[in-house]
Amino acid sequence: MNNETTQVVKKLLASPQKVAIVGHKNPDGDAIGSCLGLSFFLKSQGHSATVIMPNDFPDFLKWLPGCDEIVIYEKEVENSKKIFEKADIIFTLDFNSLDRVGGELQSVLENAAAKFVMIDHHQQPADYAVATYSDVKMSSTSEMVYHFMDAMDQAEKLSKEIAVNLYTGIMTDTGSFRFSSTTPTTHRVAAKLIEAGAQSAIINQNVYDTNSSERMKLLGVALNNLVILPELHTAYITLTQKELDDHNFKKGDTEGFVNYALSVKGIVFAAIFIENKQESIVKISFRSKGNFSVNDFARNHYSGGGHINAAGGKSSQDLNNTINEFISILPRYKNALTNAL
Ligand SMILES: [Mn+2]
Repeated sequence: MNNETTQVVKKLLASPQKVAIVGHKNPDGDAIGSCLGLSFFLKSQGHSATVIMPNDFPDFLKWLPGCDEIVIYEKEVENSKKIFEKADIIFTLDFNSLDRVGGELQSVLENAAAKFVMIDHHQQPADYAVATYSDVKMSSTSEMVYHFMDAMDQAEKLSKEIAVNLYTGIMTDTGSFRFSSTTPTTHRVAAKLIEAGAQSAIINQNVYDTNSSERMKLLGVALNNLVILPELHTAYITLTQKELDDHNFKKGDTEGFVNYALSVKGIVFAAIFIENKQESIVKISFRSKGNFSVNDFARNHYSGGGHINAAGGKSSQDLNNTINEFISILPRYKNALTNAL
């Protein structure tokens, strides 16, 4: 965090403040871990802090210290609005633009009187905060919360609760320290978190060894639907609403499926297309290796975005037309796909 931002934040937090901390819609491990980690830190500094998420978060995170106190906007609209109204400061974590909270919560935030602080690692941050700590080279927002504490000269205040939350966020956002966003500093931060009480083996078990048999069978369906386009170094997976329904689909069940497509030898670009009849859209996740930017691809074609190697988007066409369109777009990227690595 640069000096100017640090000074602004130090001033903001010089006396006890009422803080609301908000993550993005469909919060993942990094959103939840970073928000909870920051809330424990701010509370230890004498502030009051409430974590509010736009909607519910996956079961595999429902053991994290402090997660029972998260306010889910969708379930507690009036209560959430009151918290935002009363807040002196609203921290927005792990997203780059207020539309990422979705729905009417966006206008609640836009109309809030509080000062905003952004901590985020997504590209092209919007300009709504009095202090913007944005760094697209960071592995995760959770890693940034550690650096934030360090900038506040409080890194030694790392409690076990903070450490477990931040470790979980870093671990999930780096694919267990596999993605290219993982730096020596990421590992140094992880080491500090382990020293402060984050038990890596237990966190791994809690997050990854919680599959239902239905999710495993849905993964079988997804792998069976895998299509490989070797000459375009691309692989994609489809899941229909019926296939989801047949396996008692719960939110988060398809998390990580797209990585199996990317794990095929020679593939640098992977996508998963998931039909969502309720919203009349197809939700899409993209992953890539090397310098093929799925952030650009998602922005250009699927009203989405994200990071260079991980992004999301959507299509309002039906699943078949979405796939046909995807296949028709791909040849334009043949050179980029061939030279990605
Ligand atoms: Mn993140």
